[in-house]
Amino acid sequence: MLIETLSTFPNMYDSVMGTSIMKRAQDKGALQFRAYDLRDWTHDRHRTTDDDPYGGGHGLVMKCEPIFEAYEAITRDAALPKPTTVFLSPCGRSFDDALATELSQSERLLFVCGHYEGIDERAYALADVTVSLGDYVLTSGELASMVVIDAVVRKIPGVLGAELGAVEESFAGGLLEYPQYTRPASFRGSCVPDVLLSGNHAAIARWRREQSLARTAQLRPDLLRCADLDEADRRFLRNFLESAHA
Ligand code: 6GU
Repeated sequence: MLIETLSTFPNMYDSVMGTSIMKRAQDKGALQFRAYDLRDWTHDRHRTTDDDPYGGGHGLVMKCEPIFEAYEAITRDAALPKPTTVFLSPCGRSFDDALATELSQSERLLFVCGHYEGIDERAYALADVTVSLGDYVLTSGELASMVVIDAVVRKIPGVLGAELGAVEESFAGGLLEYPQYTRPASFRGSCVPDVLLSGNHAAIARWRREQSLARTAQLRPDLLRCADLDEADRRFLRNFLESAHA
């Protein structure tokens, strides 16, 4: 996959994209990453990318001309597929596992990131999708894009390998993850649940499933509506909710 970003602080990507799994994905050839500097498509001495809002008000608005010029230059190479172009904004579609999966199926993603302020509405004509991380405001679209990039890249086949474990299966099934433990079995008087030390794999699988169900019912009951549940799951949840209300 080719991932490109267009923003005014391209060096913000250095540490995240140069470390750990994101770095290894590039070393393996599963990912190519390029961060473009929007200022390279300005024409004035100050390399201006923003300006006062029409109609007045506080703050500045990112100009549309450098964004269009950059987009045209970045997408000019006919040998490459046209990118899926992702804008980052609190006004976008809420980011979730389903959207991460959709984006991970594109051969080429281009993230367009604003800073502090909004982007001239006309630039959104270039967007295939606008993504929001949630109902709060970040100063940097770069930071938001890195969250999306991380969630997408870990889904590229071969990037996680053996680490692709319970977390992924858990969310794909629409439930929260069960609790995990590693050595020591007893720490400051707090013990690992006996079932995990039992060697009984069927009992462990059942315990984990029930922990996921119970946690989801307690912390994120909204997820249960879309979760992939069988008859045993529903029976467990009925009993769990009855004893919780007793
Ligand atoms: Cl995608 N961008 C910014 N700047 N703030 C956000 C966001 C995105 N999602 C939530 N807050």
